[in-house]
Amino acid sequence: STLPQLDDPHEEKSGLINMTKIAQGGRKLRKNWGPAWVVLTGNSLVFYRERPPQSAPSQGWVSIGQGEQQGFGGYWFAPRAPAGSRPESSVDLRGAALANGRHLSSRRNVLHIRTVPGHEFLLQSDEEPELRAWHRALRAVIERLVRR
Ligand code: I3S
Repeated sequence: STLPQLDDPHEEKSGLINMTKIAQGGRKLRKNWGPAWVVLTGNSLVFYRERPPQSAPSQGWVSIGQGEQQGFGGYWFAPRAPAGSRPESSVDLRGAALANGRHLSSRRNVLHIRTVPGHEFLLQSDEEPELRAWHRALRAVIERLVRR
């Protein structure tokens, strides 16, 4: 799915960071490092090719349909986003694992994320505090999801 899980869509952190996918559904992929605009929400990590224009939360929310099939009698809402800012991909962070990625790359400050369905990503920044901030924020979200 290209849409994040929508029951907890509030933004925890976002920013431009170097990223490569290294596995999809357990299958290894060839690295393709590049900058991505990454948004961490309450339960998903969402990747954009670039920063979506005017993505400020003040733009509000838009209904994207009813949730009855999922046993939820309400409506799903997604952040209102202008055309052309669809995410490239997103992953559910429930049960995801985080590790230092130093054994997977020659780059410095690399974080390795592996999701339950076996999608794996590396995040990298030349700025160590920036990578640490991502690590902390991701760890907090993943721990909170375990307790829910
Ligand atoms: O883990 P690898 O395969 O050594 O990763 C490097 C390669 O993907 C390389 O591209 P090709 O070998 O496909 O041409 C990339 O240019 C490197 O950046 C990859 O390694 P780093 O250490 O940068 O993650």
